[in-house]
Amino acid sequence: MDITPVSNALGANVSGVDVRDLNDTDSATLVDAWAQHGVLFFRDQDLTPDEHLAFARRFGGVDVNRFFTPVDGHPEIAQVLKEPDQEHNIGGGWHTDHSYDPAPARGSILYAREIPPIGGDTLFAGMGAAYDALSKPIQELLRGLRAVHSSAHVFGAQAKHAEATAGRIGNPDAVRGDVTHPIVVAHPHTERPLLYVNPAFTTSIDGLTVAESRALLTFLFEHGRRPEFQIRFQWGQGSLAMWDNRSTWHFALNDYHGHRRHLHRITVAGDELAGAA
Ligand SMILES: O=C(O)CCC(=O)C(=O)O
Ligand SMILES: [Fe+2]
Repeated sequence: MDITPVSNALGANVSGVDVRDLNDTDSATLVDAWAQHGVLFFRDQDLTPDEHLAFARRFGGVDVNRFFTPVDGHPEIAQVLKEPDQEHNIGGGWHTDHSYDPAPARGSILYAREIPPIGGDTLFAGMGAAYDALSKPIQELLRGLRAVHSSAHVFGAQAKHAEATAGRIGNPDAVRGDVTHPIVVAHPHTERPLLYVNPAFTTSIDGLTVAESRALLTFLFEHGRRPEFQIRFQWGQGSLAMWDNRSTWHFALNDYHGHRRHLHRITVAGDELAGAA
């Protein structure tokens, strides 16, 4: 198995491996590589839903998403689908999955079944590199703060795109109360400090005025998506990407209208997040 980094900020390609066929040493290597690189990419994997689940379970329990329509017969797998006649895609803005939960999902493992001939890439951004690039005074300020994360405006009954994603995203009654997390969390495996706010689900900063909160979040959202913290993954059928939801953001591009794009996602359960020291 070869693990080759794709940028200084995040990401690595993993080759020479069939993920159906891992021993415990391979699994341990992947656990470390996942924590270190934030997102791992595999190509040309041939997985049934059950094999996808077996791979995911090597990294923890499954955290079933409450809003995504599941794959038929596989309630633990979320369907990530855009049909040729649909306009809106899923995940078409910078976000990290499940930050609105008290114990956010550790990561997501997305497997490509059908990919448009061109387009439909996914962008990823590294929140360890984003944190490192902040000045010391701002790092210090952020380390003392917690931010509020919410799912209501994205998945609730009044959500802006509820109609456009009907049939794919639903269950608005599963929206729960807002939660807070430290703005700078320690990666549970590496202890690396990570900037843990995201444009989709982070709505305010605890204890600040509305104006202060808006200004600081606007800055952090701009900062987090600077090009040097980003990579871009071009999918093929059989590609598999596994990202760490604590240390990365992602953004599914919606530039393939008229074509079908179909993936299966399994979300791996995580723990409550502690602030960086
Ligand atoms: O379709 C993609 O590339 C990513 C969609 C997304 O945000 C997700 O599956 O969590
Ligand atoms: Fe996502």
